[in-house]
Amino acid sequence: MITLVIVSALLLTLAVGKPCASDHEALLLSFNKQLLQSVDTQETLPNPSVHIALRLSTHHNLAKESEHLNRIKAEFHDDIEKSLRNNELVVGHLALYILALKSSCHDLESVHLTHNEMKESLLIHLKKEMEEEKQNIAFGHRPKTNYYQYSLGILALCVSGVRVSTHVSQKLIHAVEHRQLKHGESLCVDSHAVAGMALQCLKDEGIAVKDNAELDRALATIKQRLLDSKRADGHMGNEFSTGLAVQALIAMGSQMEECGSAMEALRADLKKGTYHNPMAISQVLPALHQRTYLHLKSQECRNENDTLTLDADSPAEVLLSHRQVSLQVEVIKSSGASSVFSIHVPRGSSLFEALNLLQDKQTGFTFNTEDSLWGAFLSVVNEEQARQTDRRYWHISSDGTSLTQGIKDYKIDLAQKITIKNTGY
Ligand code: B12
Ligand SMILES: *[C@@H]1O[C@H](CO)[C@@H](O)[C@H](O)[C@H]1NC(C)=O
Repeated sequence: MITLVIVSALLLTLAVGKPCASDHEALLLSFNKQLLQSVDTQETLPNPSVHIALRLSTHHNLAKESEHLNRIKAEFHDDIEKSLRNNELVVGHLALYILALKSSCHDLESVHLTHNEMKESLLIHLKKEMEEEKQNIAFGHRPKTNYYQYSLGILALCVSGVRVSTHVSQKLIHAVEHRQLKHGESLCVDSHAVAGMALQCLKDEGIAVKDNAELDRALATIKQRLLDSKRADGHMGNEFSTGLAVQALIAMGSQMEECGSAMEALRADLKKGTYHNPMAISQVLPALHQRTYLHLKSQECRNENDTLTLDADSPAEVLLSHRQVSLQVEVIKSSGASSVFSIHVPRGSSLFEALNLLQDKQTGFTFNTEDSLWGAFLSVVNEEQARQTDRRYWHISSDGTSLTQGIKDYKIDLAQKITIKNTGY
């Protein structure tokens, strides 16, 4: 008992004084291994966000990290060029690619994109796309992608020491002031976090903006909105935005009092096993190490602790229960027409598995998905596509509450009604 008191007192003293300090080394190490494990699968595209998180960690597996970078330089690079051929903007993916290369101290000038038979360095191409997005905002009042990606773009340029045009930064500052960083209906905590890091980088680097006082106001606004997003349980926004919010607060120079409870909430999530999706882990891990994307500016890649190994035991098979739960699926098309389908699915199925079973029953329900760094994005339902280009998407809720996870991650544990609604934003 006494030793316990002494130990906790000791841990407490260690934690105090450091901004947003974290202890729980063992927990952190196994979380780090979980992310390393995820790069071993060749099923999906290698994810640059995962690479950044591995590189910002304290412990490394340098062989696996360098192998992962090589796959990013081949497969992810090709995927970007493919998107360019389809005339898609690649702001977010390109920004993460640049940050991933930075995180491994790779020479950015040696990597080029080929597009329309032209060879261009990554940074030059990103600059051009940011100019295009700036025009989209000027004439269409929003970027073609979104402010999350627009912020990542500024962040990647700034962290790489490239001057960001004052017109480009001004558009983000303006969007913050006018509450335009949204996720669906509500203010987007994730986008505010990335915008905060991007603008903080401009400030730290002394990159000229139109009006310094305005930049400071935007930073203060972002910080306040992040703090205001704190729930009673410590999360900022939800489980999946808290990591980025904490990162942003650290980057903006917050002290322990401001993110201690959010850090606590993240640790509780780790113990509960909230995070499985590698993209989710990659957005939480840096915060737990008290590192932020701004640290990539001075990444040195020297004297790293190369002791991270994978545990031999393979992850346990998930056994589906024999118990069935009844599920209703309501589809509301853009016309407002609604149809309801019913099915029984094994308890613990993912929504994706459930929708597949429903589709196989051939009662008129069909669906399709598109790949993204978060996994399968529901894009087509009953032959109707909800397209980004039309600013529409299939919003998913359960008994009236918005899902906070995608169809492959969300598990059906209880009888419920899932509503899939074609929604404009
Ligand atoms: C912008 C955005 C959207 C936009 C995307 C279109 C646009 N305007 O560009 C819209 C509004 C459509 C959207 C929808 C949803 N989103 Co959203 N979205 C984001 C946000 C803020 C940025 C994503 C981005 O552009 N990344 C750029 C990177 C570089 O590339 P990317 O990941 O390949 O980008 C694509 C995917 O992220 C995809 N996408 C966006 N959201 C989601 C959600 C899921 C589950 C999947 C698989 C894909 C996906 O759209 C991006 C552009 O094509 C993130 C925040 C974050 N922390 O990542 C949340 C985020 C990814 N979304 C989230 C959620 C929950 C959803 C919804 C499930 C909400 C709902 N209840 O319906 C739906 C998806 C439903 C479906 N049809 O499958 C969560 C995911 C958490 C998780 N554990 O999976 C996040 C993390 C926000 C949060 N903290 O809750 N989203
Ligand atoms: C690397 O980290 C481990 C575990 O924290 C530690 O025991 C070891 O001393 C470190 N090695 C080096 C070379 O720093």
